[in-house]
Amino acid sequence: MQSEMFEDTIVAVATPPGRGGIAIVRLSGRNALDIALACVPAGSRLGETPNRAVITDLVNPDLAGEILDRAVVTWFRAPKSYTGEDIVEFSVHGAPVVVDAALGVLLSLGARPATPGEFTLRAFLNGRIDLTQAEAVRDLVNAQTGHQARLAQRQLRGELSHRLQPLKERLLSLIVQLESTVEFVEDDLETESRAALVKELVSAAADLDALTASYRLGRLVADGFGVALVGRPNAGKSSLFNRLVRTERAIVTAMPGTTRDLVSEPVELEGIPVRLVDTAGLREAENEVEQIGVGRTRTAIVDADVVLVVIDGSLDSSDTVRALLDETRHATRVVALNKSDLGDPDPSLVEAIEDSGVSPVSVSALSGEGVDEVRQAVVRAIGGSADLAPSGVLVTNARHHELLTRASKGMTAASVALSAGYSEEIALVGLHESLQSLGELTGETVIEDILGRIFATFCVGK
Ligand SMILES: Nc1nc2c(ncn2[C@@H]2O[C@H](COP(=O)(O)OP(=O)(O)OP(=O)(O)O)[C@@H](O)[C@H]2O)c(=O)[nH]1
Ligand SMILES: [Mg+2]
Repeated sequence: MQSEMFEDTIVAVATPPGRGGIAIVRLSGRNALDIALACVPAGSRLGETPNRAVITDLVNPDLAGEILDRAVVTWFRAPKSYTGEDIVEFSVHGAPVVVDAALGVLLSLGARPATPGEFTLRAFLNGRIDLTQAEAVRDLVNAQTGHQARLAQRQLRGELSHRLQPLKERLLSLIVQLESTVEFVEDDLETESRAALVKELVSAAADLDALTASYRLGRLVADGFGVALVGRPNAGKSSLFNRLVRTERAIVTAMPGTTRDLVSEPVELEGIPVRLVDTAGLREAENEVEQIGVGRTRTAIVDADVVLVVIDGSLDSSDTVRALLDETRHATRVVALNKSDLGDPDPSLVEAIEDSGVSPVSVSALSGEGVDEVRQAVVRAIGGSADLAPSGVLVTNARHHELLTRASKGMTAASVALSAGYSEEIALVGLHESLQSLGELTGETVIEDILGRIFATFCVGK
């Protein structure tokens, strides 16, 4: 599909603001090449061959051809470009004044500043990519961990849409079958064919549900989760925290009650972004500062997705441990039995922990032994594994989750209607709802309003 849709040519700086070796200014639209040609000297090779970088001066046509910069300029000819339109990319020297001057010239020649995500919006509207791929572009640009980037790249290659394609076709053929019964057959569907349809719908809905269920993990990969280290003073929470964040972020001393306030640090555990929170040790506070600190620890326990209970295996009594485990009983927990370098803990301690249904991970924050095991236990506790969806599709986006759920509900409603002996028309309502939802997911059927909301979350220049 070649775009005749957009009258205007858009321009934006695609690289981040500030100073850099190179900055890229992008033009896209039907006049992109003409505008670009107006700011390079006659005789430049720009416009001869698409997809080829040309080194050329960039001039200001208004100021008697004042040279702005020497740039590498590439023209991508429609429709084989990112947006499906003519694109010209200028790689200029990354000085803000140079970038501003180049942008100013392109604007004066008739380009308009692009809105956030507008290049990708055009790519979508021109049929170059579907909506899930457009969203993947945004997620990739926003990725903070390697794992998020890899998932976004997989979605960008169309993994989710490919996964849904056979389902959509099945659904469509079921709709056709039912519609033709409604149109052409005097009698209702025969019982056997009804049963066959129901069976097929149930299996399709189950397929969708499996995909929907992956969102629990997908959301964690996308949004991250919170882990609070909690324990008695001096148990070694801050020492373990520092090990996990791989820097001496929190203060460690031999004095109980060292940590007073919450100390928070982002880390990546097995590809999942995690906010790790160190807390003040839980005990009867000795003064007002400590009392406030202990209050914050209690809040952190409630806020955390996982509580990492740190126990001093050389010192804590089984009563202390039981009290601690009781205090954190509502949380998803991992129990670290710290200071393993000081010898084996008392068996009554291990027993007290196991009584609460958790097996402790032995660790020494001092030597580093067992720290990897603690990391793995935390990832396991949130339902992840070292191997997060290596091949299966992971739903990471709330919009996708919502639409998949709706699609599955539509199918289920249809199969219930069919097996209860209702008319085909009633079953068709559910099936159309289901198809509509899957279409919205990839953007085949989409409402302007939704597009506006999705693309508003992009950066300018993408
Ligand atoms: N032998 C040994 N000592 C440790 C270990 N982990 C921590 N320590 C020591 O225990 C003391 C307390 O460590 P911190 O990490 O400050 O303990 P904390 O739980 O943060 O203590 P508060 O902030 O007071 O609640 C320090 O002297 C640490 O060096 C360990 O694995 N083995
Ligand atoms: Mg501490």
